[in-house]
This record gives sequence, C-alpha cells and structure tokens, in this order.
Amino acid sequence: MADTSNSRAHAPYDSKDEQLETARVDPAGTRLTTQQGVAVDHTDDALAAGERGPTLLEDFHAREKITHFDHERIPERVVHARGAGAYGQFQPYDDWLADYTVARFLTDPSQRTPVFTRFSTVAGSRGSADTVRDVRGFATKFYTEQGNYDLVGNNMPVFFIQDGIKFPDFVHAVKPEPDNEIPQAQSAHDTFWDFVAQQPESLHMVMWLMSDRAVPRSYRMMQGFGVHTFRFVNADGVGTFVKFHWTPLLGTHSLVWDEAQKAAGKDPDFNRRDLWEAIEMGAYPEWELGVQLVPESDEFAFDFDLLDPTKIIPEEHVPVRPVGRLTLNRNPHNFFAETEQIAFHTANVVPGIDFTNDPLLQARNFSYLDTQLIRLGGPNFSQLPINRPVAEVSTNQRDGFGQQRIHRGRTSYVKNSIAGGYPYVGGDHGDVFRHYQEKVEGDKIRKRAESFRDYYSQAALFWNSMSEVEQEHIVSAFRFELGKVDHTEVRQDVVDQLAHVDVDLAALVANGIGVTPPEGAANPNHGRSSPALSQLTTTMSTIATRKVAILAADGVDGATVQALREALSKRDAVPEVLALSDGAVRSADDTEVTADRAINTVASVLYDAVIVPGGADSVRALAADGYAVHFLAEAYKHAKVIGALAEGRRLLERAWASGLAVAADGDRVAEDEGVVTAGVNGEVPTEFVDTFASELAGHRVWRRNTAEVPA
Ligand code: HDE
Repeated sequence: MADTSNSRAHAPYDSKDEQLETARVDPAGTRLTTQQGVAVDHTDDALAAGERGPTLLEDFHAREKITHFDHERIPERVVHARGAGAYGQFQPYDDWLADYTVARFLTDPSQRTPVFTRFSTVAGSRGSADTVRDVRGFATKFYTEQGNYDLVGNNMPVFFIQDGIKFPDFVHAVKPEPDNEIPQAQSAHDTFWDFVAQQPESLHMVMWLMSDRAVPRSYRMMQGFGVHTFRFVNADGVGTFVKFHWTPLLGTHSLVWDEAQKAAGKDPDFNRRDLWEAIEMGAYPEWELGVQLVPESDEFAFDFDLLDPTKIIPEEHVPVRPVGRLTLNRNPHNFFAETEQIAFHTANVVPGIDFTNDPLLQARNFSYLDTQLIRLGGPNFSQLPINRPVAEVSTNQRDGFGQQRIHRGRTSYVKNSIAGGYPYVGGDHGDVFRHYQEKVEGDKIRKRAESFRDYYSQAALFWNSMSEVEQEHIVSAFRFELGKVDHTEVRQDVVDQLAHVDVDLAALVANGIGVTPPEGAANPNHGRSSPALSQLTTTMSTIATRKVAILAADGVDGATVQALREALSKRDAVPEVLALSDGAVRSADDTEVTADRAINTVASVLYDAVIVPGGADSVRALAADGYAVHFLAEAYKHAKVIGALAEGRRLLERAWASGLAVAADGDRVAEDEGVVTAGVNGEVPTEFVDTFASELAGHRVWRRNTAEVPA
C-alpha cells in the first residue's frame, strides 16, 4: 500500500525519497504561527478599530495571510497544463545496452533509479477535463546517479510539425480561439483544422489524433514514445540512433468517443483519479522501456528521414528491443509542490544519451528551460525539492530569485587558485558529459530539407494498419471534428488533403460533412501496413484493475454478489456494488450487502463492465429505476461486457425494451454478443466467470453492432 499520509512510517523508498523527506513538513502536533514563527491565538477576525470599525494596517497576520493567498497562483504550463504524476523506479533487465550507451541507469541491472512521471493532456487548461480528444504527454524524470535525465514524450510516436519554429503557430491554432476563448480543450474548431489544411506535414499526426489513441482508457494503458530520433553514445564514442518506446503491461486501451465525452462531465478527473486509485490499492502501473536502434551507417537506409519527427520507424523494419521496467508505486504528497512544480527539459541528458539534428528537438532544447523561468519565477527552480538531482550538484551559479543554498567561500569562477581549484573540471568519458562529435557544415539558410517532403505515405501506413472498427472510429472522429468547423472551405481543404492519404477515407469523411468527395486518388495508396500500429494487437489476458459494476437493490441474491466479488477480486479486477441509494441493501435471505456507491452518483462510463445478479425483488426495483436501466443500456452501447445471472437477465430485457434495442421496423436489435448469462442463483458458475473475464480482457466487444442503439 502506498504511503500518502504526512508522517513517515517506513524506511526511504530510494535516494530521491530520502532527499525529499528533508523537505516534508507535517502539521501534526504543531500550533499556528505566522511565516516568521510567531504563534497566534486568533485567526478569524482582523484587527479593527472597534467592533464595527475599519481594519487596521498594522495587522501583520491578516496582511501576510491575504498577501500569500493573492500570490498563490503561478502561470500554468503553456501546453500540457492539465496533468497528474507519480513516483516510481526504473530498472534495466540486463546490461546488453552497454554496447551502445554509457548511461549507467540503462545498463546496470543492479540500479533502481528513482523517477517521477507526469502524464498530461496538451491543449486544455489546468482545470479542464481529462477525457478530451487530445495527445497525452508522458514525461519521466530519472534521478540518476549521473544527473537528471528527462524523457519528455507523448502517447503518439509522431508530431504535428517538423520544425520547432512552427510550434507557436500550431499551439495558437489548437488552443481556444483568441476572441472568445472557445472551445476549451478541443481540436474541433476552425482554427485547428485551418492549420491542418495549410500544413500537410501535420496529417500523419492528425490520423493518430483522430484515432482511439486520443481517448485513453487510462494513463496506465497508454504507450509512450520519445518521438524524436535520439543518439546513444558508447564507451568508444560511437553513436547509434535510438527511438524510445514505453509499452504498458496492461495493454493499450481506449474509451469510445461518446463515452469519453460523457465521462468528461461525470468525472472530469477520470484519468487522474484512475492513476491515483490504482497506486493507492497497490496495483502499480508498469511499462517496459524498449528501444529501436539504427547504426549510423544506416542513416539513409529508409524512405524517410530519421530526423523528421513526423515519421515512425515501422517495427517490422527495426524491432523494439526490451531494456527495462518502469513501475510507478507512490502518489505525491502535495500536487502543487510536486506535480505542478516539476520542470522537465529535453536537454536534461546524461552521459551516453545525446541529441540529433531533428529541428523539432533542437527547438525544444531551447524552449523547456526558457518556459520554466516564467513558470517557476527565476533561474533557481532546479533547487525545488521535486527537481533536485540525487547526483551531487556543484556549480558556480549564484544569486537569483529564490536561491536556497548558502555557498561558502570567495570564489564562484573557474579556474581559481584561491579555493584550491574547486569545483574541479574534468573526468573520464562516460563519467562526464561530452557532446557527441559530429561534422557539420552548410550554408546559413531557411529551408525545409527535401527529405522531409513526403507527408502522406506514413499517414496512409497508419490508416492501412487499422482494424475495421478502428477505421470506423477514425472516420467518425473526422466527421465530428470537421462537423464543428464553420468555414466550409476549411472542411473541403481538409478532405482534399485526405485524398492524398486515402481516397476512400476522404470520401467517407466528405459524405458526412456536406462537402465534395474527391474525384480520384490524389495519391495512390501504397497498400503497406504495420500491424504493430493497431491497438487491437496489444490485448492482454489480464482483467487486473478493470472496474466492474454489480447492480443491486433490496432482495438481491446475496450469495451471488459475494461470489462475484470474490471471483473478480481473485483476478485483480475491482468490483463495486451499485445500489439505488448509499449504504447497504438487504439480500433475499435478509443479510446485509454493502453498497459501494449509489447508482445516481456514478455512471456506466466510469466502469469497464456491468453484472446484474439475480433476486426477483432486486431486479424489479432496478427495472423501475431510470438510472439503473440507462446504466445497462449505455454500457451496451459502448460495447462493454455485460453479465446477468438468473432473474438479472430480466433487467436486460427491460433495457432492451426501453428503446435501447428496438429498431425502426420494430425488430429487436440487441444481439447477445458480449452478453454473458447464467441461470443460477447462489453461486457463480466457473464458466460464467471465465467467459466474462475473457471478454473483459478483450476490452470491448467490438463485434457487437451498436449502430442502432440510442446513445
Ligand atoms: Fe513540449 N512543451 N514542446 N512537446 N511537452 C512543454 O514545457 C515545446 C513537443 C511535452 O509534464 C512546455 O514545462 C516546443 C513534442 C510534454 O511538465 C514547453 C515544441 C513532445 C510536456 C514545450 C514541443 C512534447 C511538454 C510547456 C516543439 C513529445 C509536459 C511547459 C518544438 C515528444 C511536460 C513546460 C510536463 C511541455 C515546448 C513539442 C511533449 C512550452 C517548443 C514533440 C510531455 O516548453
């Protein structure tokens, strides 16, 4: 169980935790003071001239209290403002990577490096909802013995633009429009799609953004990517190109769009809460770090440029090789001090990891330090507890807002003789950072490399690699987003661009948004695919941490509920009994069944699956409750696994009859796909549990046709 209380009852988890402990404070047993340590015995009324008189300026306590409050906000991140984070550790499996890099935290299997990982959305402001259609940030700070290394990635392996100078344009286009600040945390508006139409290099990333990747079920079920091609450097100074991949051990899974929109209202903290709760219950999220390695001699072996961040290296060409395991196992104590004040920077590298000339990465190496200066108020932010390395820090940098250290001595320069030459400069390769030596020459020009010009091939590769249901989701997403664009010519321009990716896709989108479908393929689709790009290939056999709602009212079969709880918990799923009101329900044999929540305080979109146990009275009561019936109907609509036992099956019929499943011609529409039933009370047959679990492990019942089911 993670410790989130304020008092420490355990040994430090790791070197970073030990260091953080020196900064933690605990109000237990203390009395209230001012910031100067002066105790006060009255904090409810300001000092005033008489009972009904004016407040006095000399009330330093009131002034201090209000002044601090007035200054409690710092600028939110200009992008990735909304996020959540956790501590953990990274450990390599073995030392094979030592042939390629001198970075010890990646090559010494005895090292467990402390980390903090922050996940985020990109466009929304700090208070926006979690489940919006957006890219997700996946940033990890490794507090290594050789200094801090930050891997500041996303859950999609490519980016919208090729050169960092376009970033302000891109972000201005996707953010709320400047006249009325509408819409919040959405790309479904004119300026974003105008940008896309004008900037075809964004198309590959836009395909990812319209895919299910943009609505993750959980941060714990997301892949992560370093995006750029980076460079490893080994003990001989030899470089190797590298792409970083994070693979979640629970598989990569998403919400469906209708569900995501509803979850944004039912629980705006959906992803944040999920991460927090999983860690609290000891179900620590885990990812495998993998690398794709390309020898420098193969720099030009691909039909795209390795320096172009709008391209992937298909895994079928260069396999992802496993390196080690990231485990997140502790929640922060204080959101502001830790999650808000953490400062990531792509240029925080350690010996053995270096940059390439990817023009997006080069710009990031400027931007991330620069942005912290305004966000965290000056050049000493690396001394904030969350940002401090565990490696020894000795610089000649002094002064500046918020300096926390008291540097002794008379020298703050090198070389010096007065202070014995300290801090000394030097060390061996592998121990100190030495920039990779690369011969560079060229004219001073503003020009995009010709090798960056193919905007469409990999967008088509992505499209071709999707399963049928994933393709359907992409088409619907384009229709939804472009359907919110007022300028018809922008809609048309985007469709015309899509014709370069795939003419059928362009036509399907055009037909949904009232613009002209393309007359022919602007570019013939090359027909290639990369199976690794489909999320459906990531399904695991586990149902660990999946939330299963058990609907119950008075008269429920108590033994069934108990057996369900046990069977699901045994498989590490999270069963919750939902009742018509909080507290408990009386079972058919008059025992008490604890209700975890009242149905009207939650919604089906917050659960992965639902089961209705038997008990005639319980089912009758549920059938008479709109929330309960809707809960079931909506779960069905969102392709979730549904289970029903004995009389519980009648609630399905009620939900079907409620219009859920009656088509215009009066036929029953609901199929039994993904509906698992058993006729018994008092026990839960093994076959029922096995089938239910295997459907749930598949995440969703995609073979179920829900098109005619009302949303
Ligand atoms: Fe960022 N990005 N970015 N970005 N980015 C920031 O840094 C920027 C890019 C990413 O949890 C900012 O501290 C530029 C790619 C993440 O704190 C800022 C360019 C990728 C986070 C910034 C990019 C990312 C940020 C805002 C184009 C995926 C959140 C606040 C040249 C590989 C980190 C801050 C956290 C945050 C600039 C492009 C990921 C302004 C100029 C590509 C995960 O510095």
